[in-house]
Amino acid sequence: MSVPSDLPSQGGPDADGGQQPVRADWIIHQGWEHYTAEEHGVWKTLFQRQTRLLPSRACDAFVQGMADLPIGPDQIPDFRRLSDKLMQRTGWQVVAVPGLVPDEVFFEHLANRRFPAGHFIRKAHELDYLEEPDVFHDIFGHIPMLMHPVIADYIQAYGKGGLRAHQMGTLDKLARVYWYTVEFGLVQQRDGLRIYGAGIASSATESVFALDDASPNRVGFNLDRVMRTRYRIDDFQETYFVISSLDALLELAHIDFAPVYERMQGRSEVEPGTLLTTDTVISRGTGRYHAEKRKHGG
Ligand code: HBI
Ligand code: FE
Repeated sequence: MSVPSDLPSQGGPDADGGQQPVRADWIIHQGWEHYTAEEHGVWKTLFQRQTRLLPSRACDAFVQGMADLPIGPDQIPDFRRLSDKLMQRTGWQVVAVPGLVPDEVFFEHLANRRFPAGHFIRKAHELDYLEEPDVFHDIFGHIPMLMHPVIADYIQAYGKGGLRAHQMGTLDKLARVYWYTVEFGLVQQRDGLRIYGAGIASSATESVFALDDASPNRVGFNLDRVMRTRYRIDDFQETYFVISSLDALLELAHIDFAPVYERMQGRSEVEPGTLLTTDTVISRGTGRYHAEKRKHGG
């Protein structure tokens, strides 16, 4: 598909002042020409901060993907140029959306190799905190990994699986797999643990916490285990799951999740910080960071 040229640049405000989609697929124009110097400046601050942190922390595929894309410090990237490059490499494209979109809309895009990216950028006074995925998280965090053929197939499979899971009522389980891989995954590289998850790669504080802090657990990835594990959306993760190589996701891209959901029926849920005797523990966390927060009622 190509992006139609008659797109609105924004949805219209509804009665609550929220955004109403103009189109069923929620796609809007990125409106690249309308970014202000200040918005490009926020991008630059974030870009430079992460670019200092990531060379020894992000996995090789992330660093290579970034190097091969038209992404730099000076400007918020133009989705049309990103899509040209991505399309050549893995058949993906980037489309602009106003922010979070409904699950089915999100999955429908992924199933068709379109990555919906927020077109807005966080404000200068909220560099480290935002509720909705913005252009920095979506582009800087996600797009480099979509240059890798295995990740490209894996995220499309998640979209297809998501559409099915939505119908079967098992979406909570599948969402955990996405969370602990695409968003917060670590990978064992020959020279040590590295980041491939976009939620970590786009966060200055979490890219240090996830790899270097003594607090979180780091556990070998296991599909059943991950599907039972709740996650935190408002703070650093208490447990990170480590895949042995990016190729490990290839298996998941071809898996039929229906029998997996079947055997998950009635299994207990696992809290974010809990270790199980069956876990392959890579490092046992002290739990200190989240314990301190709980003590202070945070
Ligand atoms: N919409 N734009 C956007 N980005 C997301 O990551 C996203 C979404 N809608 C739903 C969603 N994620 C998740 O809740 C699903 O992965 C379950
Ligand atoms: Fe994301």
